[in-house]
Amino acid sequence: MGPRLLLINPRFVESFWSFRWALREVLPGKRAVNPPLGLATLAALCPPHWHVEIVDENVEPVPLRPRADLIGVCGMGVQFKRQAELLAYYRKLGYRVVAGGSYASLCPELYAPLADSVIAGEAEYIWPEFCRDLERGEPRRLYHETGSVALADSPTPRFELLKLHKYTTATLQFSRGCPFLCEFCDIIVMFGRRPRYKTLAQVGAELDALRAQQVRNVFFVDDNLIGHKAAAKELLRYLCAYQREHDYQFRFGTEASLNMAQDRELLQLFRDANFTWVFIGIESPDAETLRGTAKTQNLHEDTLTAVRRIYSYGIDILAGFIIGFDNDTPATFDLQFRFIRDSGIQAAMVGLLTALPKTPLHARLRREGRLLAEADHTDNTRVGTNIIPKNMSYRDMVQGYLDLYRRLLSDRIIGERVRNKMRFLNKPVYHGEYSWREQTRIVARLVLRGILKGGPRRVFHFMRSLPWLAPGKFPLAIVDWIAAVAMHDYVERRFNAPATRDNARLGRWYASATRAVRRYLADGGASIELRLLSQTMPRLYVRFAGELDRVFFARCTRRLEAVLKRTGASVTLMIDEIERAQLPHLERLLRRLSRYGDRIAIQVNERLRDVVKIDSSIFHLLLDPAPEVPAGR
Ligand code: B12
Ligand code: SF4
Repeated sequence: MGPRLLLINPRFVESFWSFRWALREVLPGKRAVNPPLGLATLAALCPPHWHVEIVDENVEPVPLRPRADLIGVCGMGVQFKRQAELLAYYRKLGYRVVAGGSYASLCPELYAPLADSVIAGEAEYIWPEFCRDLERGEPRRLYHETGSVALADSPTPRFELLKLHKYTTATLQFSRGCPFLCEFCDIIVMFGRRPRYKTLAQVGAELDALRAQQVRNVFFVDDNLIGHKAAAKELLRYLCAYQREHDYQFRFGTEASLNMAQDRELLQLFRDANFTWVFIGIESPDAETLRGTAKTQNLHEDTLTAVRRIYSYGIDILAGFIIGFDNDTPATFDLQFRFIRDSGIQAAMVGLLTALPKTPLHARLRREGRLLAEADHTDNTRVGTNIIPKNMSYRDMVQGYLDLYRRLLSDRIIGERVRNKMRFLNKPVYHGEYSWREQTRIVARLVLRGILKGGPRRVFHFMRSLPWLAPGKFPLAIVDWIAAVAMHDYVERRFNAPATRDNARLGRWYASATRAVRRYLADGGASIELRLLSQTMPRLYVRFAGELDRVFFARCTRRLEAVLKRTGASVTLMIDEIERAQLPHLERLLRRLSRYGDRIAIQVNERLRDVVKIDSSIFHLLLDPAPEVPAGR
């Protein structure tokens, strides 16, 4: 038997893209939106006698002592910290580790100290080379794809290795590269400006493989599906024919540039092929700003007109927006707000301009001395970026950004957006994806857990926004409300933690918690510490170190639950010592706290790792034996 390869997609820190509320409260059974397609592709590039397993830490825990000869860990910039943790952990245990994925492709130099080998760039040619070298016992430290991969050489991803039922939407890739020149974009740095395509037969084979897994929702993760319009049209015609021929209805979505709006034939084909949504980088409604960042493909006509034409073909729009361009001033926030409201785009992903390494924007801002050297552009746990804006202060930019989201996610504006979209979205391609019974359950959960909880005002705007006279638009309006409530929930938890009020509460909590378990603290069975890493980042440390009992765990659970519910504080649980008899109590504590899992780090003493099982897809399982306790306040 050949070598055993374990491929891991590290856990993402929660972001708007996680749609946590929606997955948890409305769509039970689903754990994440998209699977790691890069890993399934890599698996297919391995020699046939290799045994490959894929673990996505976003839907399942990582194994702590896997049966593997080689471990590969992928990652985007936002996963870098966890990716580095995993690489270090496995390497320390003696496994050979290899790094790859988006961020390793952009910045391979960062991985040299972390992995035995680094695969930088598209893997179709260099991964088989690495496998050959490994089998010969001579793997290099770095494999860097500097040429161009023909996508005809990209194999059908091994979809069967992904637990596709845990995701809302499977993924598929037709092309790589984009012909445009947006200054901030790393896609053209990594994949080039000449779009490269798979053959239609390849796409057919991939659809067959997805059909075999009973997949219906498919996201074409192309950088820009219409980078070469003629090829895109050919693909869309093929998809229409494929669905007819197989009497199988896939629901598609993709990423495309705004200039799709000016090509009516293309729009009709998107509709005919059953594309229910498209993600568009709109970035800014301001023409001067778009010119400044070289996004000229968005300038062919008024953006609102373009958006509404796409709607008129029944296609929904998700969009990206950016704040912080040179031309942006404090007035820009209002401009963005009005555009997003009027366009009705509900999944409006607004980000602060970030200068990614190797991009033209990064080079220019460095020349101009406008990069914040100490800022970590991979950290999306806080609202911030690595650039100094030109026409407003950094503070105003961040504050304006937070206010913009708060305004967009007020109940009234959510409702207005639904109505503004429905007015222009004719005969939506999307008409639901669940059985009647399941749809009723989803609506009931949305209403009970999302709408009624928001109070009478939300109920009023929800009812007012529903397209009562056009029932065909109902499913889309419901999807919009689910997305909006999920984003609202994220903002409530992540943006609205008033530090001073929190800190006062935490002080009181700390006093009461230490009183409640003082006997155990005095015995040395446990310890509790409250540390303020900064005014806005309080963290509690609870150490289990000796003889504890049911009463202790019950008190501890109640108090931790209260603090996590009422404040933005994070918690680190350190399990140094625990008796077997106490394990059920610990498990109960973890179950109760699991809804706050992304704010809870858990460190388990190495001796106990086989006994105390922590689901790292729920909690941040600290892998390095050194405790994460900071040096001081
Ligand atoms: C689908 C997608 C998503 C999905 C999630 C995908 C997932 N589960 O992994 C969603 C929509 C949720 C998403 C979200 C985000 N994304 Co995204 N996403 C993509 C997209 C469009 C396609 C990725 C893909 O599947 N490609 C197809 C596969 C086949 O290619 P690949 O991943 O490049 O893999 C190849 C090689 O890298 C290599 N490889 C891959 N893995 C490994 C592992 C090992 C061990 C080895 C050896 C090799 C290897 O082999 C593959 C074959 O050649 C890319 C753009 C792109 N073109 O890659 C952006 C991209 C990866 N995303 C990006 C970003 C920034 C984000 C967000 C942070 C956006 C935001 N501002 O919030 C969020 C973060 C999510 C979060 N939860 O916090 C950036 C990453 C930048 C970087 N260099 O790190 C990209 C490159 C787009 C961009 N430039 O803006 N994203
Ligand atoms: S359209 Fe999108 S992928 Fe193409 S260069 Fe601009 S930002 Fe990059």
